[in-house]
Amino acid sequence: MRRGLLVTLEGGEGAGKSSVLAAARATLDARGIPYRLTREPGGTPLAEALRALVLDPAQLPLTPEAEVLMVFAARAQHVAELIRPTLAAGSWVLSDRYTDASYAYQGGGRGVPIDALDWLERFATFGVRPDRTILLDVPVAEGRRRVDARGGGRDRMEREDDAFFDRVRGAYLSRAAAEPERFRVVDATRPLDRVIADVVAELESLAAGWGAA
Ligand code: Z5A
Repeated sequence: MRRGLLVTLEGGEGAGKSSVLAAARATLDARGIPYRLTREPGGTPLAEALRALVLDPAQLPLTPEAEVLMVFAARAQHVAELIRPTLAAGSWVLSDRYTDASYAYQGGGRGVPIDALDWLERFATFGVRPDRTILLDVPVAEGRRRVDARGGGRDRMEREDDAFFDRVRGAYLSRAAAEPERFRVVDATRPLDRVIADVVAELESLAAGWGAA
């Protein structure tokens, strides 16, 4: 059976990931592509419980070491229980964040060494890497403005300062520059309909290639 594709959506806060997911789903539905929509941290009961702990402001302080192990523990369960079986069954997985987020937030943001992240990635994911990663890029100030305008309070990660989120953005852009064949960087400062159009076009192109395989 033809393996499904793993497509991941990444970006800083307020970049518009949640906003484009509905359009992404509609594109895959229209193409008749089987898929699972999921998110990280999360996607399984254990991983969702870990997500709640990682994002809970009451967990302050959480050491960078504990935080990185929690996100990778969630990922190990997510890959084993959902991602790998879904891909093997011939369905796509569309994930709101995946391993690149750990390199950006725990690596760039918290300063966890890259060799530790590399080891954790190999250990936790069984080598399952994204076929395509769409990075919605927006300057930190604009992303924060959008999230504040949306309201609803800030979780534990969202309480970090602008310097932290600048490092996160820098780490994402460095990874995208290092792997241009996997990443598509979308300028998310533009109006939402233009951002959505780029994401839909990327999925259409992937779907066309997959259909021909
Ligand atoms: N995390 C981690 O540390 N390590 C890991 O390994 C993983 C994750 C996997 C949960 O992520 C947190 O976990 C995250 C990283 C950490 N923490 N942070 N910060 P999440 O994805 O669940 O949470 P988020 O990134 O904070 O989501 P968000 O702030 O909601 O961002 P978004 O989904 O990209 O944005 P949105 O909800 O679609 O849009 C926000 C608002 O902006 C909304 O009102 C929109 O209408 C508006 N918007 C969106 N796009 C536009 C455009 N183009 N123009 C104007 N307005 C727009």
